[in-house]
Amino acid sequence: MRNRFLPTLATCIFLFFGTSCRQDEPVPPASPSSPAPAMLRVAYVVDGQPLAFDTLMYTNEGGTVYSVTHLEHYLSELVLIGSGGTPNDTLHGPWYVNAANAVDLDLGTLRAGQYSGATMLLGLPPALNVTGALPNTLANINMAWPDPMGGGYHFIKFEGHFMAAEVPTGFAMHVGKNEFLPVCTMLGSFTTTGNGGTLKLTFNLNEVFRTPHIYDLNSGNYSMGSMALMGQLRDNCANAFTLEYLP
Ligand SMILES: [Cu+2]
Repeated sequence: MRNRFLPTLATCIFLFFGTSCRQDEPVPPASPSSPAPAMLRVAYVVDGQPLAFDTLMYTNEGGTVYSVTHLEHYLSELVLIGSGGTPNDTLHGPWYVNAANAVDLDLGTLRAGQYSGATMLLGLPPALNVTGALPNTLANINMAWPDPMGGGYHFIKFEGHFMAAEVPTGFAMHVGKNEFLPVCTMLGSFTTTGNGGTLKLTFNLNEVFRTPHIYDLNSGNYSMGSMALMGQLRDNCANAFTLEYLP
């Protein structure tokens, strides 16, 4: 009788403490089912060649040989255009990118869906294009648009040298002001998985000089302050990006 009772008691004690101990434990995180963050990557090319800085090796649509010494810009309001029942998904940003040290940017969770393309601002929405609207980081301070010219921020600074009558000459394609904000359209369908992945934007710098205006660096190597030149650059930048999703 003793021999049969003791193991039963021991089992009861074990179950009691075992159960109560288990109840005190925090619920372990369900790591396999937590979605990984998606990333945003910006790649820079000149008609398919990866961008290399400081070398007079590119030729634009106007036939001018040029180099790139400096390239920084903002991106914002990336709208993924839903298809097949998926609603649009807007990723607001803004994101500051310096092409010389572009890193992948964390987008957080990107939901699963089917998309037919995207639109994006190469710059900042009007609500943020106000002096002091962005945090006072060194990058943002360096992107400031002068208050006497309306304030806010440069949307893009694209600088380099070009051959003007066989003489290397500097150029600075600076664009700012709300009326010259490029709205970029990226066509092409893609499907996001809802778990990680990378939205890869590719910026083709030759498009800045190509369509709909063949931009001649010889007739305007410093765009800032020229409504006509900034208008051309705004229009040309509208189709300068392509987008793909890498699962
Ligand atoms: Cu400027």
